[in-house]
Amino acid sequence: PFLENVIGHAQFLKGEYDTSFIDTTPELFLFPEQKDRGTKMLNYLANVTVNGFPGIGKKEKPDFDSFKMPKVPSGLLHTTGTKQKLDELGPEGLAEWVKDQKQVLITDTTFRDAHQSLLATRVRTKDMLRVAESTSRLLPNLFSMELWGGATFDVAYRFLKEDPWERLFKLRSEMPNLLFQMLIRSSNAVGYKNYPDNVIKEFVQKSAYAGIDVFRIFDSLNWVKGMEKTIEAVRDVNRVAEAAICYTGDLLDPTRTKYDLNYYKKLAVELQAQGAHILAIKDMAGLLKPEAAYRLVSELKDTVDLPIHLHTHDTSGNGIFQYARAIEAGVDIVDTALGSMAGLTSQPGLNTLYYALLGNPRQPEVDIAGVEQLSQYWEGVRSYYQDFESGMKSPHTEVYQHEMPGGQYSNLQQQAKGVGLAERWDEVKEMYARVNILFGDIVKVTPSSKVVGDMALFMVKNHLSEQDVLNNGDSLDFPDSVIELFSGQLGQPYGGFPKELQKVILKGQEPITVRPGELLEDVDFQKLKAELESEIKRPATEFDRIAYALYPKVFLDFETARNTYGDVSVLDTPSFHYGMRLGEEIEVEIERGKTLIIKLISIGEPLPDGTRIVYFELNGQAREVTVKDES
Ligand code: 3PY
Ligand code: ZN
Repeated sequence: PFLENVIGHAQFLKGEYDTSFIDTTPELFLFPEQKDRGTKMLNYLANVTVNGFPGIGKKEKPDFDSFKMPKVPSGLLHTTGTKQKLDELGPEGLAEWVKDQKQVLITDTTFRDAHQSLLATRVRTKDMLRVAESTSRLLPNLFSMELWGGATFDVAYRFLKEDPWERLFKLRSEMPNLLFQMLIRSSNAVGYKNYPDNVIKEFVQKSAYAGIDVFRIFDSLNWVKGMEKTIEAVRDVNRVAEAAICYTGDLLDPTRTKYDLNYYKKLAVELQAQGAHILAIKDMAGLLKPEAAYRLVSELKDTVDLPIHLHTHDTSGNGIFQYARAIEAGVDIVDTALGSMAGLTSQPGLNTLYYALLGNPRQPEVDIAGVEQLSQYWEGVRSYYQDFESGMKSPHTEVYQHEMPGGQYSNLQQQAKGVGLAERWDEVKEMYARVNILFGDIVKVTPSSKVVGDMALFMVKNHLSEQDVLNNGDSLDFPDSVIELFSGQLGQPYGGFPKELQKVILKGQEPITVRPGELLEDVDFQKLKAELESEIKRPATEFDRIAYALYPKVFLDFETARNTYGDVSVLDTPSFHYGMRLGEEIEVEIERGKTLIIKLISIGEPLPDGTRIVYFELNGQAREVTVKDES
């Protein structure tokens, strides 16, 4: 099957391959394990039906309405888009082209930040892939699709049991005309800690190869030194380095002067000097109030010669007004999500922005009928993920107090639930704000935001005040992430760490002040590959290898799940989350043209050894599966 995969591969047929083809083409290793696939799928369905899904628990499968597919007018072919512009002009030329546009350009975040922020990052490849081609045809004028990076990478392996690289390859082939954008946390890549420099370089190279064009690069403490290597790695592969300034605090508040206009202007100048092609303002919590947006964008436009790309979260409900003011001030690109995946902790809606700018010379050129259809599709699909909704029902201006990033809100809520603090969520949010002040008022975005969240959970759970922490720190077992932050492992915060607290947390350990990457030894990828292969007992691709370098345990657990259950990404989302109802029949297309027809007949009573027998029909044949009942 391997050879069949190679000689049947589109790139091979076109002659577009070199010596790295096998190593860099993970789909070559996707062998049809014919005999096993049905049994493995039954095992998965039996297990999730009997034991429920992590984070949802055991729950009868709801009766979902089916989603509406958008209708793409026949004859509407893929036009060339920004992807071809980049090929033609290169990153610098593309940046000039952006600045020359009169309309405000749009990045669609539906496939990444929108669901990271509304649905704990749980949207599965299947639900994106189904609508990918329609999206690229109906929205050919987008600047980019943000569809990778941030939390999507580890969540794919960890919870969805699917391979994020496969997602990227598949989406790329469906959407050839649009720039693909990802979010990268500089030296923390798509993780929560600093990695060695050669891991970052390798990760950027592989991401570019797999389809990423625009890298939004940020450091969780706005520490430019921490961003240098990533910017360089992106420039080296001739992709777009979009360096981000993370916005925090309140420019308009005269009592809070730590992060003022000069702070941001200085950062912008430094990022331009580092080689940024585009400057992003990353308002990850949605704290940038409309007048502040106007001032910030105006001043940055006068300060640097780069296009400006604004990202916000609509938590307060002020998102569209923020964008309108930023657009007046000349912002070049803004991030929106499709209407049904927009608002609240997500991005403002494209549909809404379109109408807000009716009659404005900068109104984006989008086919609003197409946008509405795509929104309808997502409205249907979103209901599949109802158990991951945060429960937020209306705009929360309290975000101006707690300053929690939109992408963290539903995730921290899940974390709180996991440690038994679901009922005390309001306290957690309040403590989050207090921890920020305790930490010296820092930038809060992954991973620094996770540290603040971990500390808030720790303090609420243990009924600790700031004074308790300072007075009794010796006897407290601080979360690892807190110790890492204060020892300098995530870089240096603006203005330094509060010294007294740092001493308490580090208990005599010396903090570092250099770039953590300078102290980390490069990974020996040959050795790592050998180690990985001895674990997984199959050839590892370069994509497996880098995933293993970033997340060793998560990757191995994923591999185990794949071996046990096969490729569950082919299942429809309701069945993936809830299993099956008695008597229900589902169809699972395991590869093009090959469908399993599965019917759940009955579930046996628990046996003395704690197992149950689950009775299915698979393509008309009676089949039994034994599962352990975990209840
Ligand atoms: C991430 O790093 O995942 C973020 O979305 C930060 O805002
Ligand atoms: Zn965001």
